[in-house]
Amino acid sequence: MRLVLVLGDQLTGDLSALKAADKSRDVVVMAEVRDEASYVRHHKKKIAFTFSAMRHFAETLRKAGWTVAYSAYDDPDTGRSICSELLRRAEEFGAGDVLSTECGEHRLRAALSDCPLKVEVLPDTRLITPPGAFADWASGRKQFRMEYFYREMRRRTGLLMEGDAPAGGKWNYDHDNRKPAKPDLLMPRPMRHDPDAITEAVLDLVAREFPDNPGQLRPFWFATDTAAAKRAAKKFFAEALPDFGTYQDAMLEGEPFLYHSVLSVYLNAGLLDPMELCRQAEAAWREGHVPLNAAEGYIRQILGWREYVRGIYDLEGPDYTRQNGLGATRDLPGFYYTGDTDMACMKAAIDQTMEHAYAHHIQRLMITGTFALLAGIDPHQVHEWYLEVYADAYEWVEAPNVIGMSQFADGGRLASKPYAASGAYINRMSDHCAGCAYKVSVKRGQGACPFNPLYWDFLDRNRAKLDANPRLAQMYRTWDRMDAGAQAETRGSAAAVLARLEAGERV
Ligand code: FAD
Ligand code: DLZ
Repeated sequence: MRLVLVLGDQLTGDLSALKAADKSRDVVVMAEVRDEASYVRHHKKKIAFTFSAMRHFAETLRKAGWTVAYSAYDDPDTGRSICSELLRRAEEFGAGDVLSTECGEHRLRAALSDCPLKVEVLPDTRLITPPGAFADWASGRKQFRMEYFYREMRRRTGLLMEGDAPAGGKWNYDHDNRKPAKPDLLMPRPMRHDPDAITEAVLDLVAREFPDNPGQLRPFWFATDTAAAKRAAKKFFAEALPDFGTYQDAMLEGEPFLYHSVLSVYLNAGLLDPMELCRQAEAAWREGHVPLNAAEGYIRQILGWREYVRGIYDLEGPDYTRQNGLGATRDLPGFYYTGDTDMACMKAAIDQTMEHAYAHHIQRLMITGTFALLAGIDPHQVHEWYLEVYADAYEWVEAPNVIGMSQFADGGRLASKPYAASGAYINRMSDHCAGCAYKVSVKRGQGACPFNPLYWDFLDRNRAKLDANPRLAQMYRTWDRMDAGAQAETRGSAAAVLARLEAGERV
């Protein structure tokens, strides 16, 4: 008999390790362990979701006839790490070999390869990209661009293809996807699931064991099994997908979810299948329920971005999270945990993150991400914050988004230019500025939106590293045309914001 390892983000019935195992002899090992629950200070909801989904999956496997050795976090016999649990179960069941599916994070891959047991690692077939295909695509390229990878994935899968051509004649409908949204009482909402007895027990455990971790534990409404996650997906496809593309980049005060799916938490844990979601989006378009820009926009996020960042993570290796191409060293401000800031956009993004363990892409990229970029925050600290606070955060998907896309810390391997923006962008895409203590129209000095002077100061400060970038040429020309007095005031204004950050004063 063998042990079959199933991790907290491998909760999929046809996981390669389960498919290769023999239900009548082998024993599934699942373990809630200290090392996984504390490699960063995870949001309370993230731990609760993971443990509850693991417990539900163990029940599903038992009902399907598997023997499951499940170790609960508060069981005194439970070991510290996945490896110590495998060793304990190997002794208990007299097993020598372990079947596993390749885990997502370099950290755990290394720990398992050091584990003194014979661990067979099978590819993770839940990914749409076949093993080795990303490395083949990337080989010989100095810079990677998602768009070209995505086109190859469209051809490979046939999704939204008409023969050899993209459906509708264009690969990408992003141009149609930049509209600001308006408040709407009928705006769709993600499905809320009442906690059952398993989840209630986990919520009590998390409250007891992780009282000082960030985030609010209750109310807890995530789905914790595949059937419920599929219901949430069905609601998204019916109600929100039609407007997903159009309002993808919008932000609204008091609307944390807009037309986003809020499915990444389920997808990344293995409760939903990425290819199945893409097929459902394509079917919704072919059946006339949603416009092409919505279906294409949604499919691009999963077939393009999600697969692309996984490829980058695997290729770049374990030191990726230590990259710091712009040499940023400032500490992450404390208000990233408290929301204690006068910037309305930052407060909205941080408060909802602490409440729901969720923020949508533009909030992560253009609000909390852009602020950290402009303020020169150490990218490793930024990376750890994102890994902690989002329920969907696993290093393989989080790190390329943070280190590469958001903080431009990988020297531009992933993104063609830094996602730097002034308050004008936030004002165009949201209604936050109207109620903000700062004035977005004031460029520097008293009352200026901090994003304004920080934006120019960021470009100025990093000129030696950025001004050869053709996509920034226009911005450097604008800065150079500013008279010396305005430049000095801008620098002074940015320095005052940065000094307040460093002194821990309210910004
Ligand atoms: P939707 O807007 O409904 O998008 C549909 C799906 O596309 C998502 O469910 C997700 O699976 C996928 N997707 C969209 N954008 C990306 C992307 N850039 N990379 C990978 N997948 C994508 N996503 C995570 O899953 N985990 C993370 O830890 C994470 N950290 C991020 C950090 C930063 C700084 C940024 C800019 C983005 C990050 N993302 C992360 C990507 C994206 O923001 C989230 O996937 C998305 O907000 C999840 O919400 P949703 O399910 O409502 O997504
Ligand atoms: C996120 C997480 C947490 C909080 N706890 C556990 C755990 O106790 N046991 C487990 O198997 N997995 C957990 N996970 C998910 C893992 O961290 C994830 O499987 C690895 O990071 C590999 O991607």
